[in-house]
Amino acid sequence: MAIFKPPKAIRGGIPICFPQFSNHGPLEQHGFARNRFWSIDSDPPPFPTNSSNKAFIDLILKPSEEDMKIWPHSFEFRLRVTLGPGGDLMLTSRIRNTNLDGKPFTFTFAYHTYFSVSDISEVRVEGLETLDYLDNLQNKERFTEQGDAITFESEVDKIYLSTPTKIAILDHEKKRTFVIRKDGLPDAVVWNPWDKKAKAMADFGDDEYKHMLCVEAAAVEKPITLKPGEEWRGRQELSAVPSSYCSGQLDPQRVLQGS
Ligand code: TA6
Repeated sequence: MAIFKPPKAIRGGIPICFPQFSNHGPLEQHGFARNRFWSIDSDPPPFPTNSSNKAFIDLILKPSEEDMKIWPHSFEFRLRVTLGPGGDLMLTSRIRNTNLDGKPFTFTFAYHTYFSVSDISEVRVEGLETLDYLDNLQNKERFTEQGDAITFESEVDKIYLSTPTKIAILDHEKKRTFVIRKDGLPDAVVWNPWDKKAKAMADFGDDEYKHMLCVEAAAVEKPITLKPGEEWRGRQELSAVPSSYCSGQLDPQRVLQGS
């Protein structure tokens, strides 16, 4: 039930949270980047590319005068979106401080990725077990995850800290595993609004929480600071691989350790 009309962010896909994840200070929730029209970047600075990845587009976002009023920093945010030969989706963000006043700036970031799943009760997330997390549902208090893979039976809104570069989402019913590979993004946010919050959101169907899960490669706990002229990179790669976890044909650990 996403609303495709500015100024609200479109719910779904991969909203890009910049220059802040979350909602403190004068900035809107998750920053303004996800609410702006980007331009095609026809002349991006050189990029080390994998020659087999020919299908890509370069986008750029620069702040408007209005943006500068709420976040008084000049930046160039370049985003390369690449579709790999096997259907993998790569997103590479390059953010450069172009302030002329000599001032550094600090930001937090997330690829707020919405995954489609067949039944949230049958989904497991592998790669985050035993890690520390900040629980958004308990005033961002810090806890340590116990036990095995993460499963879902109620609302979840957690920021896992210092996570591995690979995380897997196993969709038992669909026999499909999403693998997230990330670089420059130490944290991982896991969110499902469950029934009550789903009902409260105008752009979200009452039952849609059963068929989605957000797992978000992010840099939240330790904000990133760039001096003028400095650039930061954050990369996320998504692939979907067939899995038959229950029959044991594909061990999720091997998905995580593999290629
Ligand atoms: O990433 C989780 C989260 O920050 C939740 O707290 C939840 O509010 C969600 O994002 C959606 O935020 P949005 O602004 O897109 O409604």
